[in-house]
Amino acid sequence: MDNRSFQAMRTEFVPLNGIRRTGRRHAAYGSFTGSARRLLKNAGLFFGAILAIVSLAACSTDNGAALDTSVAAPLSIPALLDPTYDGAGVAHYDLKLGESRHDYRQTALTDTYSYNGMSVLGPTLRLRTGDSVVISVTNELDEVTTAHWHGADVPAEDDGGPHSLIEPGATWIADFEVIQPAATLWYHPHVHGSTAEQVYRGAAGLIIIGDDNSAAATLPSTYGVDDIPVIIQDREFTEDGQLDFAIDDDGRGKLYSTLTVNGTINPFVDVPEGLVRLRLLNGSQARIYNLSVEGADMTMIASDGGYLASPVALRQLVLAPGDRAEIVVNVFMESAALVDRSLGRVLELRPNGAASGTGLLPDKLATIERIPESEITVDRSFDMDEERRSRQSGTRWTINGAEFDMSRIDFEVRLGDTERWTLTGDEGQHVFHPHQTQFQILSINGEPPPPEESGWEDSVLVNDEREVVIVARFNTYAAEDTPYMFHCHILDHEDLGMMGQFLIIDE
Ligand SMILES: [Cu+2]
Repeated sequence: MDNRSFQAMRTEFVPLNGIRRTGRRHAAYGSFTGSARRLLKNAGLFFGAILAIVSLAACSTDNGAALDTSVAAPLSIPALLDPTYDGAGVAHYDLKLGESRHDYRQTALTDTYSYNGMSVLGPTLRLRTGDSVVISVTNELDEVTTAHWHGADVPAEDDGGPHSLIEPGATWIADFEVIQPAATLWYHPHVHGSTAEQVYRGAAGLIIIGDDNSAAATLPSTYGVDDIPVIIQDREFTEDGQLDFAIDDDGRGKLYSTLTVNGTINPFVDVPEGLVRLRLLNGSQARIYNLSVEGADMTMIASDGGYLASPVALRQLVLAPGDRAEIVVNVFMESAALVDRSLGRVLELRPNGAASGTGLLPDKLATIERIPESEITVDRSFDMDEERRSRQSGTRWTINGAEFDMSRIDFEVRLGDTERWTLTGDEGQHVFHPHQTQFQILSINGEPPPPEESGWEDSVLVNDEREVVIVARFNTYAAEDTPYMFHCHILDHEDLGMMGQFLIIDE
């Protein structure tokens, strides 16, 4: 929509609430819309639609005045990227990471990173279990990057860790089979020292794996309609509307004050009445969210690695950086909202009067065979620690006392082994994330995990009051030349050295 039709729409509205426009256009726009919305609440969908169009129309500004982000805006839904199948049945995907600009409703358009020409973030990759996939990733940035498939069980050379650098202008090909069940994963760069900044600028996207089980399940599954991607990230903006980035090298990682979901500040999404699925990803640098749903019940159906055995009713959900959770919310008549304990509203769900295709959740979602402890052949322990030293030498971010060294292999796993790892940390918050494997939690502080942490996981919160014991099988790929990473997913900590690497040896 051009400026003229935007103005025309404003003119239509002004008599309805009698607000006189003063000051700069966008400052006025905010209060105007807020009042207009209250006034027009009962005026039907027609005006609602016009308001939505006005919000979109206002997005084309770059003239130095911030829009009022206290007015809710329609949630941006990342495009879907479905594969192109070649004659041999191989699924092909193309990703191009480049610079872009996004409208965060700040004083100017914000410089961002994005994939495939989106204004921020990347398209949602839809993968199918059993497919052979080829993903080509082209780096159109001026800096080196990588593409890591977080949570995916793939060969080490296709994993996109810090060893798989993509130089500016170069294309890197990942080539693997999808050997894991339905799940919500994600992709992001993994360059040692600049992972936090590249993700912060917008280089991240969802991966949705589907299989026969997910296709048959009676769950909301229409993407963007009743199956909503929810990428939660915090941001800070400078006065000129640009992203303010920092690494916190002396604490819990950098926390920013403004919540965004899929790049939208203060978002709402229109949803049908009935069950609505939210695919939550904490794509933040360091912030841990404590989520609940107001105005409706929340039921968790999937953790990092896929479906839980059965739906789990929850009041609160802790989502640490890197974590995913799929929840189902029963929206009926009234708006409901996903809220965070610290930052407040994350996403408003507004019923649009249509009926959702799904009314009742199934009792059973998946068969999760517990890995028997009798299968364990190796024990290891990992202690994540911030070591404060003198002011001159700064802080060391370590696992088992060692900072990351790209030339050092920390340990070797034998292909076929099942290992039990004990994870401990200092008084700070850490998120242990090993590549390649989905693990199960055996215990938290010696107790069995609650049902919501009894499925497949690839990231887990650890601190001095939360000792976690996990079990993992390493029976899919050997990695004798290229290591897999394990690290803290607080991205400040990771970039500062809280990372190590392991090989998987086929003996
Ligand atoms: Cu950490």
